[in-house]
Amino acid sequence: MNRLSLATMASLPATVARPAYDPRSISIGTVHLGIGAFHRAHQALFTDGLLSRDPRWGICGVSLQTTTAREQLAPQDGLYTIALKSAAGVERRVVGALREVLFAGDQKDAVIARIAAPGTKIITLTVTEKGYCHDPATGRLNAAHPGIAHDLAHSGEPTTAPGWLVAGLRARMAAGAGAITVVCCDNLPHNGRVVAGIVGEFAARVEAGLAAWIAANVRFPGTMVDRIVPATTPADRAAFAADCGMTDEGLVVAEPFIQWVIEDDFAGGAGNRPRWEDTGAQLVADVAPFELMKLRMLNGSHSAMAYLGYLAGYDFIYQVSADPRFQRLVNGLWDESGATLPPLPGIDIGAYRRDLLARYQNAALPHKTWQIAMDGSQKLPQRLLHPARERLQADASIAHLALAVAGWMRYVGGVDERGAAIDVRDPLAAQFKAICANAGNADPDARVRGLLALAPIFGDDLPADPRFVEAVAGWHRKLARDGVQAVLNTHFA
Ligand code: CS2
Repeated sequence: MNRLSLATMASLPATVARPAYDPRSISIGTVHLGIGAFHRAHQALFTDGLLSRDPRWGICGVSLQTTTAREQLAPQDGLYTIALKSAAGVERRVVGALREVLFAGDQKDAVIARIAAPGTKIITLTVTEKGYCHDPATGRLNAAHPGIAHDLAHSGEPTTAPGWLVAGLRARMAAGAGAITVVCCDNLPHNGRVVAGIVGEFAARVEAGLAAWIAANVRFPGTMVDRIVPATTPADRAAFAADCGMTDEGLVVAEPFIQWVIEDDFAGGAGNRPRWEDTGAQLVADVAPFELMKLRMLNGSHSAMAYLGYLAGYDFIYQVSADPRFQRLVNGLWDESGATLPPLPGIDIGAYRRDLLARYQNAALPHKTWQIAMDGSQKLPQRLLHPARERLQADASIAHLALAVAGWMRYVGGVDERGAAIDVRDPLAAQFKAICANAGNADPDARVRGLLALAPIFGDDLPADPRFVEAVAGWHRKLARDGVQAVLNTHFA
């Protein structure tokens, strides 16, 4: 069977949409770090839609950690298909925006040269929360992170996203290639500001003049990104081959919904960026209300459903969100978190909540609870803990937020309720294991105390607030003693 490429694309079924431009005529104006499924299903599409009018913005996609994306995409001339799945069926479209695919591990000079090229005006990133090597509780660079320690000691041999950004910007300064904009597309709170802080701190440790150049020449607009993009499965690839008569190793699957809100703060102004507003992005003066809403409502409920749903025996979010007990729980969580949000310009929060529930229930797009459960140490602060803090300041109830945190504590113990091992993926997984082993099972509060002492997650305020500690410990006792099904039946039936 053929594989998707420039040479084979013409023989796809007519139902598959193709680029409205010749990919060979596109130049590179964007460097993207982290070309996983999310970028391919989100930012790359916003760019793809405008290339026929403005061919300056082709993307050089860079993987920092593995050669997988290059193996998937380079033999396909950077082409891949996105399949949008819902009860209405599947809609497929080939994306041509990815014009070059590099693996930083063995193409270092090419990556640096791209960032330093005068034609490059934008660097976008999706490296996941942990990729920024920061302290999740404070948002500051974690200089003790082994990758950061390495990159600071060998600034010419970067391995981390902050290391690559700083090395690339340093080369750009030396080349006199001019101002540039760094667009973080990860689910961090105040992501533009946080990444500006991380890069600034790193750069200052490398070269004082560099930090000043960055401050004067690099903009870091904040963004809110939203689209549910589960990991592509072998079954997804097989369905593509069966329907389309060729293979696509770069295939991504996603829901139809898509949203991108971007702070209108670009180096050189609107002429120096893709007109993403023409393909559906919202360019706004202040992204914070959108970002807080999305992190606390969508991602917060996602994490709650992931931990408690996994423990309840559910593999997928569409199953969890069809359970009326979980719907009550999520609604309670939304009441708590929703009350912490600033005024939302033009947004009907009731409709937003209904739409979220419908998106979760998309059974055509199974999204694993286990996938969302990953990296909780990096996710809990912005999704559950910041809203809990604000609720406590207002002396308001945190019952549902605390239940989600207690669910996370059961999950990171690494053993499910039937005694089977859980594959806990988290940069702090080894610490969780040691804390839970040390705490034992005789006294459930011992685990709570041990985990709450992790300052990068909980800071030093929450563990010192008896209201927070008791709310979490109370649920944790019940979950440990009775199990999640009993807790759901008692409190949410
Ligand atoms: C999810 C997100 O994996 C997770 O943690 O909560 O990837 C979520 O699907 C996206 O942020 C939706 O935009």
